Amino acid sequence: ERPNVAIAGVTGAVGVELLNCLDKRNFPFNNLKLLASARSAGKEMVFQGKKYVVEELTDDSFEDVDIALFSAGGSQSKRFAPSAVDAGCVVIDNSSAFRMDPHTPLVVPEVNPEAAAHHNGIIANPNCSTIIMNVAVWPLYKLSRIRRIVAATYQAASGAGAAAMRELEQQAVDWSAGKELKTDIFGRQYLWNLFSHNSAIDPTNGYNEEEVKMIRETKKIFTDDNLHVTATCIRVPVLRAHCEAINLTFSSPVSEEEVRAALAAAPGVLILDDRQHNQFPEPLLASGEDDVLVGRIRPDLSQPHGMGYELFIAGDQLLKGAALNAVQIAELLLHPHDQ
Ligand code: 11C
Repeated sequence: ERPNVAIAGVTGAVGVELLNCLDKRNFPFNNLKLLASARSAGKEMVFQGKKYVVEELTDDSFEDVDIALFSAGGSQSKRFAPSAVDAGCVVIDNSSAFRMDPHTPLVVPEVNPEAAAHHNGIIANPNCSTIIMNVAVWPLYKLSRIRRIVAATYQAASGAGAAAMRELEQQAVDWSAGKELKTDIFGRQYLWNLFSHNSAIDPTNGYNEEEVKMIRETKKIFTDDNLHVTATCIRVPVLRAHCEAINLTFSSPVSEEEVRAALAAAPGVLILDDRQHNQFPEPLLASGEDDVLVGRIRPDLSQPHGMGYELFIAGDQLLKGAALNAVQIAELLLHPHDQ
């Protein structure tokens, strides 16, 4: 039987992409409920030719809802996900609220689809930088256990929401017109600039929250506490796809042919690695695409032969980094026996 589906936070950048993914993947549903904060309630949205009125997200929103896709921010998830679970609904939560809860599965369907079955009403969607990295690294981890990952991110405006995307666009318009730039979201010029990720920095160890998420979430998804991960997260003036430079250390040597063959066969990965024409992953090439683009594939010359590799990847932050991954998790719920 087709589930009744709700989207909480439907008017946000990810919310809109959740609708697009449900449509594109022809996700089967009976009823669809669009939920958002009181500010957006009453707004009309069209989905598959039908008009819907956005309703206010409340404790009573989840009567008769089977699957709720939450993308309304961590505080809204903490506030309303328990009511949804009490109403018998399975929540797929895009926020960081429950990701590290030991009783909540954290799922990248290309990596650990089996984990989705062990939920207590909530399944967490990982951080976008984590998802994109995990899709590219997991097929290599299966060749030989990876001991260490060093990542540097180049993160788009979309990760900070629709308002950040609008501010970047507006800065381009205002800069062209010779006007003063509005800097409400990040408090600085974003156009022609880049800066350390805007999440809070731990004053003791100097890591920001985004970096800590990439570290902790990857260990949980790979179920490997001995995996050493470190990251430097940077915001770049790109609209919607994140890039990452990734350095890997294997526990035993792997040939470049094996690395390439594993990536070529990996679900959700598209190799773009044309040295002759300098065609490698770029945010504009990844935008609107489901796959994570992987290129600059090469042995790390600083490590013993076959022990280390370098990659450069790009993935659409709003799709695989958020909405698409959440809808794929919902598909796992529909077909639990495929795992
Ligand atoms: C960014 N990844 O690009 C962040 C936003 O943990 O879901 C999403 C934060 C999260 O800024």
